[in-house]
Amino acid sequence: MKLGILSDLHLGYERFHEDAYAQASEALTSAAAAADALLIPGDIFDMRNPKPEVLAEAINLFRTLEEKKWEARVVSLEGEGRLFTDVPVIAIPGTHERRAHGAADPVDLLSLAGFLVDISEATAIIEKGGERVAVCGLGGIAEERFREALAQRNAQPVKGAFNIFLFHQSVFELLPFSKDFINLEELPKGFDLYIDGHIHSRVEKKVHGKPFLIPGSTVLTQLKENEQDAKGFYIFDTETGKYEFHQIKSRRFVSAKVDVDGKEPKEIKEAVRKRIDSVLRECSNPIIRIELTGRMKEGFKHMDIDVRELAKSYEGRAVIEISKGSMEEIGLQLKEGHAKGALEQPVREFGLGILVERLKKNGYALKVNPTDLFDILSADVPKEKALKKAMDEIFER
Ligand SMILES: [Mn+2]
Repeated sequence: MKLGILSDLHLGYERFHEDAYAQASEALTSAAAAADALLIPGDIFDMRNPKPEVLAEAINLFRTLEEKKWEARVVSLEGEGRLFTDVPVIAIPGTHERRAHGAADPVDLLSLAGFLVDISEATAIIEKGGERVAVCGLGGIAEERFREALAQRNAQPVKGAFNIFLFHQSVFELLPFSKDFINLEELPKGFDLYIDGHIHSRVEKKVHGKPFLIPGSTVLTQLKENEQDAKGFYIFDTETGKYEFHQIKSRRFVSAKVDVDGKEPKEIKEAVRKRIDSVLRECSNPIIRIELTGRMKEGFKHMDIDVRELAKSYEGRAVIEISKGSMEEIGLQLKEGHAKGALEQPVREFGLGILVERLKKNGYALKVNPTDLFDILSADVPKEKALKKAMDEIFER
């Protein structure tokens, strides 16, 4: 059987809403055309309570899948939940969709409507011409509860079938930030293929001697350096054990550093423009993230560089994000400049300086840029909400 594996579609993702829809659509359609069954390890939606418009988008996408003449069929479901279709489109909710136990999440809705089979606490058997594939799923859950959920579930391979374990969690070997993250060797044994969602860049590894695949998201969400690879999906052949990554048309993302050492704001702007223009010659309407690094010429301050105006001048041609978080001046400001400096600076820049200083002192090495972190934490929302968003950015996506 040929299995199409795609993940983290993030329908409704606000920043790149159209990209999320268009790229999910291409991934689903192309994967369905090439595969006997589709497996989606979580985060079909970007939120647990999608607006009706976003639900409509999802229904439109999944209804098209239902129209294909699938030879393979889901013949049984063991565990919690019910079968409302035999169409072999199988999914679990991810961390973005997860709600309290018993509360309906948006993946439940798609399942109830008969568009897919939700296996967040179940094993589905797919059959095609005598071949059986068993997919054992475990929906996304808070990281600190995953080991307990695994033990409780006691996932077992099904005899006489090709066995897949499908989940949506952080893995310690890939994100060594928390002891809560599962180690690959702790995953249940005896499966022929392990599929994980949650991590937005593509990963191919081995677990218990068998392939472990993360297809990555179909849409860009974080603007991290490792998200520059093309987006797409896997086709896995259960007969040969071989798999191939298929690219989709996704908006190009370029992450680049521009050195500001000894430069004046005018020269820095020119250097940034030069870098952006060189990308624009290669592709249209990309997303470009520029990180300014080093120390500017004496006598100038980082706020003399108007990054907003610079970014705005590319409106309609590119999405530009310019980060000053790695400029030395921001870190040094507190040491050199005292209260007087604080009075001269806009509050935002001063606060950013303090945050970067503290993070450096504590050996901060996570991938969320300090500037981004500052923006999230200082957003105009209740404190708990801002903190939660920051934690989500760092650990969840
Ligand atoms: Mn995700």
